[in-house]
Amino acid sequence: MADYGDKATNFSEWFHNILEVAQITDARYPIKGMAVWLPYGFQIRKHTLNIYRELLDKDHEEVLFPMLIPETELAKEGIHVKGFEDEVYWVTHGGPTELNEKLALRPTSETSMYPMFSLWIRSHIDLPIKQYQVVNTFRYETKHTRPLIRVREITTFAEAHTVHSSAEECAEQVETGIEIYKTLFDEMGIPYLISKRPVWDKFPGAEYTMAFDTIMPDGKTLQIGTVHNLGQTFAETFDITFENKEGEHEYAYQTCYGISDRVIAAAIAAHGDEKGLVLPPTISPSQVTIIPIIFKKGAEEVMAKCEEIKEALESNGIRVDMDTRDIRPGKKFFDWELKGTPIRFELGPRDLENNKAVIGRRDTEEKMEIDLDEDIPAKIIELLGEIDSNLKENAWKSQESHLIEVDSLDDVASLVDDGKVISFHWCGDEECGKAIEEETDVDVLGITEEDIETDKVCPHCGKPAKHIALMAKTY
Ligand code: 5CA
Ligand code: ZN
Repeated sequence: MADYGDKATNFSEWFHNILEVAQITDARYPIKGMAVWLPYGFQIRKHTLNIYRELLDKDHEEVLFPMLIPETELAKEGIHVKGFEDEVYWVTHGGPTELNEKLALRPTSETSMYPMFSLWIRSHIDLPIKQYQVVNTFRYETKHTRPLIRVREITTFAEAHTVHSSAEECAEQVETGIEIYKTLFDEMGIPYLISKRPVWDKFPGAEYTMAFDTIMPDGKTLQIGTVHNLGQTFAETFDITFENKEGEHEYAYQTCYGISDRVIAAAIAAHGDEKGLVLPPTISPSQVTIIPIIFKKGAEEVMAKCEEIKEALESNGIRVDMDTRDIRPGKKFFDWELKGTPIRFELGPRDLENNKAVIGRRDTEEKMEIDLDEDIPAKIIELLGEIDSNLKENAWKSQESHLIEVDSLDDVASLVDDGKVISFHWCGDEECGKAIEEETDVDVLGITEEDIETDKVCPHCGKPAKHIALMAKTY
């Protein structure tokens, strides 16, 4: 059997191997932090984006802004630019000619979109605006790059930007953004923790940042999405004002929320195993792979039946692939296991004689017989549903197994080494949090429960605890 490495003890090795052998991306592109999406990976990405777009299209409009941002616009919002300046790629020349003004490759799109919002918004009747775009963004990351997880060209940056006429509506939109991401991650069976980032780790320019993290198989967390309340900061900088119902001019209120290629990495990490990918039906390029078992005798009949079943499944909205390659069935089984197809459907001449076929589940590795007179599409749809919930349940269980509550921070280092993510009662003070990070070399990830009633004290400084917070090693 192939050895891709152990997912839990050496996640990095496993992940790199799987991306390569399952043909998701090719990391050999000659620029660090930039990889090629291969056809199979691209299809997974496409189905992921289909779910995303379906969710956003309900009440957002899709747009597409230019990739280049003039230096003057990027530099306008002081705190924001300070957060990104070390990561910006610059275009300085057009052919041999040095440009009058440097142009940034967008690291994110606030400073590209908001000058236009300023032109578009005049009155409260122009609001709210809810737009999104799926683009590539560029960040000259200095931390260790990893395919899909920390890239320098984020190829699947799906960002939403909203503008509102009141602080209340803006805060509500943050909750809506969180709900949208919950649904997206639920559909992909990705478990998550939601927390409010500590002030020193919020998005540059935001009032506060709500983040989704998933616990990777090794116990390190990965931020897979963020929802930011931008308040009026950017509106003041980019002069986004509207005339309210009373006829006064006011600065608008804004949110933005984004996800990236990391979402796909998280799905691969959550469900994959030692045999390769295990894809949730929602994003799997094919949901059923039909494998005709062909011998000389009866080949035509087997193929005809397989075609008939394929058509029946497809007309029920199921994505089907048929592997007609002239290779041993064993090799086909191996390949589709690696590619993570949820259901394998085998049919050979002897099966056909007995009027049955064999169905194999990728998640549980169960094999079962099905009568060809049964309602096959109905049976498959039912199975896909079971696979979906089974994958999700196992992924959540696995995440739970990493979580531990503590009353003292003495053992943080060894717990984290054991793959734990720590939950503790915290005072919430910036100084205390930074000291904790400094002393333990573990990050205060965020606050999961804010302003709770408790008699507990902060295990670090002894002051009354106000929140429940998480600590983790992060990707
Ligand atoms: N403008 C806001 C909302 S779109 C923004 O840029 N937020 S962000 O900086 O938090 O990025 C959004 C999400 O992109 C993050 O939550 C994270 O999941 C993902 N992300 C950030 N940097 C990278 C990177 N270098 N590689 C892959 N994904 C990344
Ligand atoms: Zn404290």
